[in-house]
Amino acid sequence: MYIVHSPTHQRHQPPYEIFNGEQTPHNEVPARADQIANALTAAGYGLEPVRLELDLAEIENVHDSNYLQFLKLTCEELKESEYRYPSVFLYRSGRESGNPLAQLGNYSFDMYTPLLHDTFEVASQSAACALQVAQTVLQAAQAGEATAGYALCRPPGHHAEFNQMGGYCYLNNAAIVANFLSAHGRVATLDVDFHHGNGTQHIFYESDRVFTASIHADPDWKFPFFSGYGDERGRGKGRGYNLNRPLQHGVTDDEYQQVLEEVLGHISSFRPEFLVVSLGVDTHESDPIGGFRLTTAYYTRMAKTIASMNLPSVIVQEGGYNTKLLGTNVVAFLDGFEH
Ligand code: SP5
Ligand code: ZN
Repeated sequence: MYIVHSPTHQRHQPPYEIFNGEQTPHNEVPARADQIANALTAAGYGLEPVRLELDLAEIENVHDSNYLQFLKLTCEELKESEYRYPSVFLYRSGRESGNPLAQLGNYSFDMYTPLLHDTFEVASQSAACALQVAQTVLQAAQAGEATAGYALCRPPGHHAEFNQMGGYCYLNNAAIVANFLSAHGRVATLDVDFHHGNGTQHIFYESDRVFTASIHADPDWKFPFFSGYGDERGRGKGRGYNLNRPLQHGVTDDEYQQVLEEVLGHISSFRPEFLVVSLGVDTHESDPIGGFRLTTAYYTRMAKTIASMNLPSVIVQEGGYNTKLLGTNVVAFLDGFEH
């Protein structure tokens, strides 16, 4: 398994999230990626540091260039110890404003996802990890081999929209990879994070080149609330190329497995040539912000089931917030994918 990580992710350290007007401890902490990296090493996996530099011109199908420039310039302007949280959001007047406070609200959809001096650089490296894995998986595929690789992305990406950050996400790593691979063949994305992959869904909502599927907590119950319902199927050319399976709290291994098999059936009918997996282990029974009941052993079975598609696959790290068990769960998944 080819694994890429970015050793400099620690420089992005959100000080807190704002919930109901109050500062609460931030869940998306540097210890997450460190703990995964340590567990992978202990399990005998080799980790490559990222060497690719993200070329912004290459991701302008995925993200608005004004949004990218805004992120880059705002971070550059901040001092090392400074951070910015939005305070004002759009009221749908159809007007734009250049005021920095207005812009921050324009490009955000929650108060969980602040900008710090190093945020853009670290998010770019996170995306570069995913792209570097994708390049390797593509090369192997072109040589006739269906290999898999894993990108230890931090910050995560699947909530990031075309022109908005949110849900701890700034750049949509999975969407960037899917867009890159779609120049070479049909791509399916499978999002197994606890939360709906709203960004990935919307970025490809009108595309018939990328089939998007997400299994997640019912958005009536959990974040991101405004999408992820079963009746969202895609639009225009993309009609029929999006699939959501919202689930209720307390879902068990066997219940999840049934849904996973059903979703993989739909993905198979699309006849994809590449698979992008958004892997969140916040579906685990011990996750502090989740609500499913998946066990560590199940991640191995889940991965085996997905790997049975036998497709060149890029696995991208998304959420998972139990910093004691995250690594164990990711190792369980990758072990299952390899065998
Ligand atoms: C990538 C990913 O998994 N993003 C998840 C973003 C969800 N954030 C919502 C966290 C809300 C937790 N705080 C609520 C406190 C309730 N008392
Ligand atoms: Zn999540």
